[in-house]
Amino acid sequence: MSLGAIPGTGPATSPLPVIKKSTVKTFASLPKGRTLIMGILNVTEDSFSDGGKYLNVDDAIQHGLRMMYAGADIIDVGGESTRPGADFVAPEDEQKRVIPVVAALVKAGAVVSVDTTHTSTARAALDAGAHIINDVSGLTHEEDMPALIAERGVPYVLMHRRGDQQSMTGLTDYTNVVEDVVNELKQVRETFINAGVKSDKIIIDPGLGFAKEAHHNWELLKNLDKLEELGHDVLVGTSRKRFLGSLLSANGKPAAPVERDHATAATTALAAARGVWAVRVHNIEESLDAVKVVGAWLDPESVASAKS
Ligand code: PMM
Repeated sequence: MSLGAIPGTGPATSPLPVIKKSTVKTFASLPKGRTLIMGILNVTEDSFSDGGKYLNVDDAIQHGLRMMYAGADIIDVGGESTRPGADFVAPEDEQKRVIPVVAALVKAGAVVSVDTTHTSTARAALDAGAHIINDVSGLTHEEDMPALIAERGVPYVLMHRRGDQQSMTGLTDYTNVVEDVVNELKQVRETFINAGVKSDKIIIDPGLGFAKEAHHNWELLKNLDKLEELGHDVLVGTSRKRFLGSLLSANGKPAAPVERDHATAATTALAAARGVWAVRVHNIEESLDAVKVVGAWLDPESVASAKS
């Protein structure tokens, strides 16, 4: 698809603004000094919050652009639902869903990460211009993923997960969730480092909701410093997750995913105050506002100098 054919980038397309000239971005061009916003783009049938909404390539590109214009720093494109019990998607089908979206968003000037557990999809996405690989497989990563990441030298999100989407809910037995998650992350990290991945390319993610019950997620959020001690950038994904829904229950009924955005923004503020590298969210505006508030709170001088 040519850039002119991307919704919102050609002449007189509305409601998206027209990009006259796009600048293809690099990972290095991401803003420094504040928590980044990673916008979620699930090109899937059955993700818990936005499953089925962006399965069509054009709809997916349009939503990615919308998030970019709303201020997302990174767009995270995924073609396989990772919610508990979700069906597996064959890598070929996953690539049909995500690669055209990745190529179009890169061309439109987005920094793109690809949420995949498949090495073949990661390779195809990098060939299409993706900047980051976001792999939720954790302890069960594919054997050849470390070699690919080492060869391409790209940033890699190493997320904690036990088992896969179908087995993880039965794998929540921890002695001490924070210590166990840190130790298991160290174990996977070693495999990547031994394969030649540079330490500064690894981004750590506690994997909230992946083989974790609600209290495990809260315990990990309270102890983000223990993850930071691993010496990598940290990414946190709370957005609209079930543990927020149960926290906001009314009359014993969990809040629906779209009713969890204010709580998500609250977790963004707390994570940004801790200085995490990025948050992965559905609602860009709310989390961006939260990050701005934290910036002003921690550094009032920055507000004064911006005004003058
Ligand atoms: N959560 C989901 C999918 N991918 N990737 C990372 N790095 N961290 C997460 O917490 C994470 C992820 C599940 O949420 P979704 O279905 O809304 O995408």
